[in-house]
Amino acid sequence: MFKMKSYLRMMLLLSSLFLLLGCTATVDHPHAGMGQKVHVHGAWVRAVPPVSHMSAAYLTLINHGEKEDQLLSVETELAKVVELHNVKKKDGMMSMFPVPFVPVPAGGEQNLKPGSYHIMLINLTQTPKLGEKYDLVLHFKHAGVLKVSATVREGQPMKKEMHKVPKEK
Ligand SMILES: [Cu+2]
Repeated sequence: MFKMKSYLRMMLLLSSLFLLLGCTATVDHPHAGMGQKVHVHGAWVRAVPPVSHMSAAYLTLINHGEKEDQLLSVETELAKVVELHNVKKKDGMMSMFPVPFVPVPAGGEQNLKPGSYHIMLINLTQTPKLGEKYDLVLHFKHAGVLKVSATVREGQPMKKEMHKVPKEK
């Protein structure tokens, strides 16, 4: 009986440890045997109306390595063209611009989120609907290739970044 209890406690401890570390099994590790240095969390794609040809994907990159890594490119079946973007304020307006890569600091993280670095999905092959999942294939300078699943979620309207925000309701 005591043994069973301590076993359960150990399992609980372990699972909370995993939660703390944030390194769950949601990520595919093509090079698992080599010890993947970059982990990806919370990947999501912005739900857009069917008239939209563009959307964006967001995620958090965590670098467990000792040197800076760079997200170089992303592929997905959802879009014909995928670009890495950042956002800057220009004449009081937020505008986005392509960047050659997204830096992921050594021992740190990089948040790709609305109003910051993001993955721009251009010429959508289909309309991403709430709850659907799409694979994103991420290419890193050092960490190689990582495949993650991104869930389609509702985001704030991109009115400051994009002009075409259809008024619904
Ligand atoms: Cu963009």
